[in-house]
Amino acid sequence: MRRYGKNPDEDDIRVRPNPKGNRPRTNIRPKHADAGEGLVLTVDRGRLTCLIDGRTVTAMKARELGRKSAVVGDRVAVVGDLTGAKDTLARIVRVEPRTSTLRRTADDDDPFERVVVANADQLAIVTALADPEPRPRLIDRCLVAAYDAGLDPLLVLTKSDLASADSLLESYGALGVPYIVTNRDELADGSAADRIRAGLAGRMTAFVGHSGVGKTTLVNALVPEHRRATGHVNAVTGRGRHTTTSALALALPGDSGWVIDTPGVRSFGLHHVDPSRVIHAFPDLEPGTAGCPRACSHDEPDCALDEWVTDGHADPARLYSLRRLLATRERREGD
Ligand SMILES: Nc1nc2c(ncn2[C@@H]2O[C@H](COP(=O)(O)OP(=O)(O)OP(=O)(O)O)[C@@H](O)[C@H]2O)c(=O)[nH]1
Ligand SMILES: [Mg+2]
Ligand SMILES: [Zn+2]
Repeated sequence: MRRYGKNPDEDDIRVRPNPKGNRPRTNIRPKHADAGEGLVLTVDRGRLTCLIDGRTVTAMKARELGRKSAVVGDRVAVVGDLTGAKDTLARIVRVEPRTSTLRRTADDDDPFERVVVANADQLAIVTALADPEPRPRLIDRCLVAAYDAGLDPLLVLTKSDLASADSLLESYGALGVPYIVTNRDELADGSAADRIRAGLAGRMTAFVGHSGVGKTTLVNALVPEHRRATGHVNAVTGRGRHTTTSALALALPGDSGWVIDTPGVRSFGLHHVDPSRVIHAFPDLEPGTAGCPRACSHDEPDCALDEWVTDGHADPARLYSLRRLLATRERREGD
């Protein structure tokens, strides 16, 4: 019997016979040369669902991983029973280096970072135009997190059947973030999904936002064979009900990319963010920082960017947008 360490569910594990048969027993730790390559699709109380050669395999962390954890989007090496048969449990022996790590903290003073998703290359910031009310501070925070982690942001504004997108789009115009506006009718006739798909092709896109903004509704429209539960927004509080409780990666039809539905967040803490990394997302401003004092926050009187803009090297609206984003860490979310 293989040992899985001190797991409360140990008794539930039924190890199936090794399909490769009588491998000699050895005390030397195997090098896992025969490990399967998996993609973590979802995590539920220590059980990770991995996609391996088209099969979904349930696995848990091997003890040798120690405190290292695997999250949705991680590429992992998996050993054991990889058939995906019911009641089998494979082991994750390695988490491959990540191309990106999207983190958040519960709030800005909280040093405890949670990884939202690994290896995503695009962040769809989903905001309802009404019901729940849009909160630009959260959008700003998600933008900062995306820039910090090296993900391309995509603004998805839902429920335009309830309110206009004009003023929000105006305030984000200078940032040049690509955006998509959707509404109920376009969801019903499939045109919303078609337009969004074009922005997702070939990418791994994580959908984030407050509860009730319509993340799961969009993901369901994009991956029609998959139906996750969606929830009504409370008519009195205007808040969502936190219907989605775990992140889930889904392949778009025709191998045209991946979408990751995530649970609604109340806040997006930026404790981990290094403001000096955010400037990299502003290639038009970055050269202007050459004349800045050491460790310039780019939001202080001696910052060289004011002169850079006054001298006509970049659009003042861009500097204003950068500073608004940098200031979002200093402000409280509800402001
Ligand atoms: N009027 C209108 N309602 C929408 C639209 N998109 C989604 N909804 C509704 O908004 C509600 C919440 O949608 P969900 O998809 O569950 O929201 P979510 O962002 O996944 O919420 P959590 O899982 O709680 O984070 C549902 O009642 C949807 O039918 C839209 O474009 N217009
Ligand atoms: Mg949801
Ligand atoms: Zn500066």
